Amino acid sequence: MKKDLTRQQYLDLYYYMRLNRAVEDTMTKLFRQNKIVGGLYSSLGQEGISVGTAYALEKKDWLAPMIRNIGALLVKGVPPRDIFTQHMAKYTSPTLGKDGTSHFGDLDNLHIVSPISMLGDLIPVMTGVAMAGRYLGQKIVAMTWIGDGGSSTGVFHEGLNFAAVQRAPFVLILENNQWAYSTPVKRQVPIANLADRAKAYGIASYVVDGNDVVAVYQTTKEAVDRARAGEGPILIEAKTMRMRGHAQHDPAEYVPKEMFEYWKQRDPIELYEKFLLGKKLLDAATKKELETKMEALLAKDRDFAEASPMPPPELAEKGVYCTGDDCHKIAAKWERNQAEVTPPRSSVPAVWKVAGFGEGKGSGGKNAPIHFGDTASAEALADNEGKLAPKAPAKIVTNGTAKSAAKNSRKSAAHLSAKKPSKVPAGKARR
Ligand SMILES: Cc1ncc(C[n+]2csc(CCOP(=O)(O)OP(=O)(O)O)c2C)c(N)n1
Ligand SMILES: [Mg+2]
Repeated sequence: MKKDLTRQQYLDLYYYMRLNRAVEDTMTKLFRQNKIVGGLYSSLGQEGISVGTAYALEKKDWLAPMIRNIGALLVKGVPPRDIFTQHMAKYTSPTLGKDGTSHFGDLDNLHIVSPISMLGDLIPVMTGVAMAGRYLGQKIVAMTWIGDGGSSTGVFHEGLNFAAVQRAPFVLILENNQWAYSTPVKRQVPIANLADRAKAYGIASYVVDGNDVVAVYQTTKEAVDRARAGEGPILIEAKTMRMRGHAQHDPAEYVPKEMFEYWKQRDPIELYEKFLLGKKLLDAATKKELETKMEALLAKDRDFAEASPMPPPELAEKGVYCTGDDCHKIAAKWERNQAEVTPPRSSVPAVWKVAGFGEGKGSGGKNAPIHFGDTASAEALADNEGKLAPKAPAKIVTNGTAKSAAKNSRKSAAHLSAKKPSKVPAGKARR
């Protein structure tokens, strides 16, 4: 039984959807003024998904957005100012102008993992976040989003399978917006519901109307509660439509006009507004109040972003390599002895010899690096560690002839590193 929302919750969903659209409208204008650095993606018509799903999370939960999830960032508490400065590559942005779009995170406060451009890679990453939360006894849920196109990557399947066997408290939102660049979903997947992919991993799934924000919220809330209770990962397919091209550069002329017309009638904000007015949850005065608040916030944050400086050129070489004080602070907190969780070193030194390899003039000396096939160094290493002396490999191929290990073991490893090349029959190439 889906729980009803309070009036405040209904109004929150409305506010964030409106804010999501208004932030993106503002950025479209900035893009046309050539003030956006890099690409600009639109979530027009998909606001109900970003907002409804993120709203189902608790403050302590974690999310990782993809390109059409600005709404989720706003719900999580990212101010429009960070989104504007980030897209304009300003020095005041979360990445100090080093990166664009939504490529920033906040691990300390808001629990946002930065996006990864390689579609699907966030699935195993967020599975890891979910598992880490469980190890630490935090009862958190991790969430990320994927598109219909992204759901055909190998890592989607590997990641979801991994999440399933680990029973990770992880919720994956699959935004089926009918297109991946210019490829319609029917051309890349021969199934009607992408949620059916969950069956392959033995996990629960839902299909929801992505343009109905209340349905999205209620479905996600149920999924988040189930994942938190230990039922394992859950896949939600939200059906919707990408109402613009892939990004600003793409006029989407390959999309049939009737398709746009059909979905225009199903605009999630217009539908929701009608619903709220009909239920008397929203009236003209409340709407005006909310719009005034939103416009003031956007104007202030946009002005701040426009007035902000670009990063100083010297910054380009800072934070690239870890050089001491400016290193990142992430360090493993070993709950178990480090040696216990580190794989043992091999007791078999590499003694395979490739003639002439690793015998360069610079390869001698106590501190010389150990090369592949460098028998003397390998022996020294083994001795130093009190381990085994190098053994003859099981099989050696010389001039195309396989010799048995027994035969070779009579000859020492030194034979393998003989300085003089053995005789090569005329006309035969030496291997
Ligand atoms: C592994 C991988 N392959 C290709 C790309 C290039 N790429 C970026 S977005 C995109 C289309 C994604 O379509 P979909 O997953 O349906 O998401 P949508 O753009 O519709 O939101 C592609 C092919 C990528 N980023 N990562
Ligand atoms: Mg798509």
